[in-house]
Amino acid sequence: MVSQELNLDGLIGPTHFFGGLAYGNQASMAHQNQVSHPKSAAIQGLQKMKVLMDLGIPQGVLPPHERPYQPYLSDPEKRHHAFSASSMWAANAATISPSSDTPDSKVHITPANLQTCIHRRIEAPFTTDLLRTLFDDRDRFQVHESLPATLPDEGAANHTRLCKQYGDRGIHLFVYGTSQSTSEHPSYPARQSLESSQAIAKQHGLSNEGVYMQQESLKAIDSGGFHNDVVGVGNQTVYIYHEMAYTHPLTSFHSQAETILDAPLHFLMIPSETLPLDIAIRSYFFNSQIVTLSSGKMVFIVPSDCLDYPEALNAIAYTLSEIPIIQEVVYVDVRQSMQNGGGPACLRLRVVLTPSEQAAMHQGVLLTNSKVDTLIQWVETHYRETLSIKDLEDPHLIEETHRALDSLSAILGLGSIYPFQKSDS
Ligand code: SUG
Repeated sequence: MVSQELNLDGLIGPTHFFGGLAYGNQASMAHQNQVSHPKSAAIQGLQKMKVLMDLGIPQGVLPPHERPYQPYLSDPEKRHHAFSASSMWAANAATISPSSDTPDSKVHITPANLQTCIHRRIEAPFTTDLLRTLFDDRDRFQVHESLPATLPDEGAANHTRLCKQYGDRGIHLFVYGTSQSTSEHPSYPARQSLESSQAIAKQHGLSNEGVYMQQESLKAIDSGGFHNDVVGVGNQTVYIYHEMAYTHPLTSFHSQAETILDAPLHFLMIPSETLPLDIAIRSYFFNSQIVTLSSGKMVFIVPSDCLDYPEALNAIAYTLSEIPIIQEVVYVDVRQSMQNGGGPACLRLRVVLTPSEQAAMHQGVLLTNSKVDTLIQWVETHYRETLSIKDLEDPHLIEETHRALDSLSAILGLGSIYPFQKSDS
């Protein structure tokens, strides 16, 4: 058995709502105060996981964080933020380097500090504890502290690892939006800095030639590309990106990657003429997942929203014609998450593991068909059909959420992981 890429998806929590909390994220801003559908949101997420499992891709789940976040509840400015289910976007949970790329042959994990948004900066402590619980074998895994607040970091959403096979040595593309020496800043927040990405690469012990730093363009950020995974996507030898994504061409990364990986790579730039930047962001074409099947062929897992945009469909057709290793397109409906700016790629954290590493991690979060059925049943039992901003004032919502999370932690074999479970005991 060779190394595989495990996708850990954030399970969408019972308080999923549209708070308009993420400035610079077009979908979040556009859906502010609309009525959300937590039950369908969570089921859409689980069905997306099932699509990957049916393709033979290892799949796991990250439980939602406890909400409301108690320390914010008494502050009127932060009360809504306390309910955010934003931990669902697992691509922002951490940056991960597989053991084949690190000097001590351990998997290195840095939880993201998510400093930019008030509702997300509360995620890191629980994420850190959770990842330490899931990957608790110190001989195989090192879960670092997240970076200090002065180094804004949003995790794997701004990081792509290319490689021949998952277990081979890889090259790491880090994309940042700002740096200490930049004089021009986008109007919307740049959520990742060069210095943050450099600190992660250093903390993981990545070699200089195995790392490349690329700047996202101001235009891309100001058009709603708040993370790199909204304007670029890669897997193994493939990297697809928008013409306007970066300040500089990707040519030097391309040649450095070919040298390091000793393989021809398939880089594809999607021109604005085919897919204008604003439609790339509305359709979330780039927020797709590219996965490798056991046959070596790849599948493009695309948000079904792309079906609404002829330009996105043209970009998909162009991708298939230019990159023959991608042999199939599968559309997934994650519209509830999409309406908060989170597509298929945002919902998952990629973890490349050797078979023994996978066996050493906490098994309770790994999905089987029967566990997916159990989780769907769990959602059916505990989630509301709809949630409006007004409903956040309903005291029953807190009880319901705690009951749901209590039951979930048992289903996943995690014990008492939530603060409310610890204070009750
Ligand atoms: O941080 N949306 C998330 C979406 C994150 C998407 N992740 C990746 N691109 N990898 C964010 O902007 C909206 C919440 C609200 O408005 O209620 C939100 O936080």
